[in-house]
Amino acid sequence: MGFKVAIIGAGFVGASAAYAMSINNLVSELVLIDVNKEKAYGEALDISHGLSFAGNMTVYSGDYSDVKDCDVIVVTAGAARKPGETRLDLAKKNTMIMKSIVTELMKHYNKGVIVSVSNPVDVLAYMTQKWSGLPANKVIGSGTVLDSARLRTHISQALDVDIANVHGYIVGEHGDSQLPLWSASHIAGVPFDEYVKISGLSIDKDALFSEVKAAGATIIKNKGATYYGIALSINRIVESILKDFNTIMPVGTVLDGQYGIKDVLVNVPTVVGGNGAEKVLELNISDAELQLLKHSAEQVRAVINEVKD
Ligand code: 6V0
Repeated sequence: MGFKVAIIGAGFVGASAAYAMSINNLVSELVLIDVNKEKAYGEALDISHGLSFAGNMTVYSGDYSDVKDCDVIVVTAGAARKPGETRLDLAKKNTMIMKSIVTELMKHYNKGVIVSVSNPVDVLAYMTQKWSGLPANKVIGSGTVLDSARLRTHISQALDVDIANVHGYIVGEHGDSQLPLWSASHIAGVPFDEYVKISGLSIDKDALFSEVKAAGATIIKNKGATYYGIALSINRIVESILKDFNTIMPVGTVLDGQYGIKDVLVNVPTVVGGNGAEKVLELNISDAELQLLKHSAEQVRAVINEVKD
């Protein structure tokens, strides 16, 4: 018996994640659900036409009843920001959309981990956990997995070293108040600063982080939307859950006192496995990083307080 995954929202991100999962032959059954049924049908049909090259699996478009028996449910549905609309306007609009989606999906939910991706992801993943009534570990926000992947790419290029040797985290909000955890970043086990020193290179860490933080906006400015990076991030999160890998990734779950943060969702290195967020790691980060992390959590909480109810 293989795995069954549902993706709610067959737009750029949902369809790209489905494509990534098909290429990786990750699941035996993949269902796309979208309010735009034609779009979901077209994407599923298109992806299914590659299966002779990717391997056997069933890809189809369906409705909320197909959420039953899913091992993972990925939510990528939502509206994009319109000209003149503020981030808060969008947060309110997507909160309404998400509430209707979670209400529908919970009518059929019987097992599985919910992976929330739609923005503002930290706020919507928090609300999803509350609305669903599921335990905190069963609702994960994709959070700063994408930001950390971007950081690894940029470090690898700056140091001209195999990306597989590069470990680095961006934590906090998937948004403006995020921060890099330089204290936990290393190259093949060598602390980042030490590696830079022995390599004889000079790296402006602030400039590197600024470039990473602006990467989403840079991509949107150039091509209108971001979806390949997030698609592979989703693929990796889903794989870690399905195969019970216990991969350490900076996903978001509602915290319960870790780092002195409670009842808000913020992204920190977390063991991701069969039960979703298996364990939130409390790393020994610097005082400055801890203060920034707490500040970031308060930024998320402020938006939650604005949009809830
Ligand atoms: P898109 O291409 O507009 O796709 C959104 C899809 O959602 C469309 O197909 C809609 O029809 C569908 N949809 C809207 N309302 C509903 C509903 N009520 N039920 C079911 N489906 C619905 O957007 P795109 O795919 O580019 O982005 C999707 C979301 O992902 C947005 O909120 C983005 O901001 C967010 N991203 C999050 C990232 C992250 O790192 N967390 C990264 C990139 C994008």
